[in-house]
Amino acid sequence: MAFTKHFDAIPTIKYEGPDSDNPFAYKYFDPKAKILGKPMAAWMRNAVCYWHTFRGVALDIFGPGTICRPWEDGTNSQEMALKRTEVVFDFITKLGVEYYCFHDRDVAPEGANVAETNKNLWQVAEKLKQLQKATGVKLLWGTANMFSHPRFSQGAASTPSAEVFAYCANSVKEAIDVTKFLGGENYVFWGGREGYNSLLNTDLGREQAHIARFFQMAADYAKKVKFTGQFLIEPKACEPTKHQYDFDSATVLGFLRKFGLEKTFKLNIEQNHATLAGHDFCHELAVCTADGALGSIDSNRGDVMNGWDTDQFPNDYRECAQAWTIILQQKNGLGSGGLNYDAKVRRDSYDVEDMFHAHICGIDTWARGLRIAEKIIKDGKLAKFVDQRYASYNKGIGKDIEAGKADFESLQAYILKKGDAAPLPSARQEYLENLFNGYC
Ligand code: XUL
Ligand code: CO
Repeated sequence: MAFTKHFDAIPTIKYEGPDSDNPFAYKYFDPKAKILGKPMAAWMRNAVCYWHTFRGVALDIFGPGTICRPWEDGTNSQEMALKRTEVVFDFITKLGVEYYCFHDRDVAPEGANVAETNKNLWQVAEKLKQLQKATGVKLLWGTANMFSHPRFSQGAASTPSAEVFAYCANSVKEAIDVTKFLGGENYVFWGGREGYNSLLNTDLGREQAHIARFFQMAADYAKKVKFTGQFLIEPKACEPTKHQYDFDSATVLGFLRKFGLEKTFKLNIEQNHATLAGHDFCHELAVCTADGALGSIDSNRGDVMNGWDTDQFPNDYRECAQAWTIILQQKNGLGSGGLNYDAKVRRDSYDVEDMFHAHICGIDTWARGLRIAEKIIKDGKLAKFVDQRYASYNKGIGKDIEAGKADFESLQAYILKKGDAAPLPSARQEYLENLFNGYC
C-alpha cells in the first residue's frame, strides 16, 4: 500500500542473496536471518534520516542544490511539510526499513513566533503518528535542530545569550514531547554549534557549564514527563565550529562524569565524526563499549582524501565487520539504538533511484559485516588470542593488581625477587590481520 505514486517505478526492496544481480535487492540483508541467536533486523535496527534524504538538496559552497524531487513544490511551507510525510513513509516502507529519525525543523517549518512554531510541529507529529500506525514504521530518535537558524550562530546551550538559551529550552522540551508522543526510543543531542571559533571572545568554562545545566534540565524534564527513551550525545570534533565541545567519545565521557550526568546519557557514534577527531570509527566504538556507553550509530563515511564531513553512504563492509565485533561486546548490541544512515547522496546523484541505491548499499554493507562478525565470534580465535594476551592478570600478582590487593611496595618486593620482568610474547599484529582477512 502506497500513499503516493512517487516510487511506483521502483520495486519493493527484498532479500535475494549474494548471487542476485538485481540492483534493487538486498544481497546480504535478510531481516529474518538468525545471526548469533537474533534476527538480523533486530541487531541492525536500520533507520532512514529525514534531513539528508528528504530535506537535502545537495548544495555545496560552490553552487546551489542539484536535487529537486518531483514531490517538492519549492517551498518550506507547512502544507508541503504535511504532504512530504507520505512520501517519506512510502520510501521507508519500500526499502523495508523499520525506523526513521528527524530534527524538529526537518519535519515542520518555523512559524512567525515560538507558539506558531510549536503548533506546526505538533500538527505534523499528528500526521506522523497516523503514518507510523498505518505502516508499522517506528521512530528511532528525535532531536531539535539548534544550529541552522541565525539565532544559533553563537551556540545553543553554549550561547552567550540567555534568551537564546531559553529559546533552546522550548525547542528541546517540545522535541522530547513529540518524540515521546511518537514512541521514539531515543533522543539525540548533537551540539551543532556548541563550540567556539575564537578564544578571544569565549568563556570556555562558562559555556561548558551552561551546556551541563541544559542537559540536567532536559534529564529532569524527561523524568517529569516519564519519557523513558535513551538520551544520546553525538560527539563531533569540529565543523561547523572550529572546536566542538563534544570533541570525541573520551571527551564526552569525561564531561558527563565531571557534571554527574554519566548515568543519564549514552553516545551516538558517527563514523565520519570519528575520523574528523583523528580516530578510527572502531576506536570511538571501543571507547564507548569499554564504558557500556555505546547507544547508537550514525552511519556514514568520509573520504580519506578529504578532511571534512562528507557524509557518504557506508560501503566498507570490512570496517563494519570489525565494528560489529566491538558493538557485540555489549550483550544487547546497540540496545535501543540502531543504525541511522546519516548520509547523503552525492551532488551529481540526483535521481530518485539513487536514494534507493545509497540505502541498499549502506544496509548491505552493515549486513555483510554482521555475517562476517558472526564467523569471527563463533570461531573464537581472535577473542582467545586477546584473552591469552592478558593471562598474566588471571593469577598471582596480576590477579592482586586487578583486585586492588597489590601496591607499589608489594610489587617492588616481587620484581626485586625476580630480578626482571620476563620477555613478552609477540603481539602478532600481522598474523591477526591475516586471520581477520580470512573471515572476509
Ligand atoms: C551533523 C550530524 C547531525 C546529527 C543530528 O554532522 O551528524 O545530523 O546526527 O543533529
Ligand atoms: Co549524525
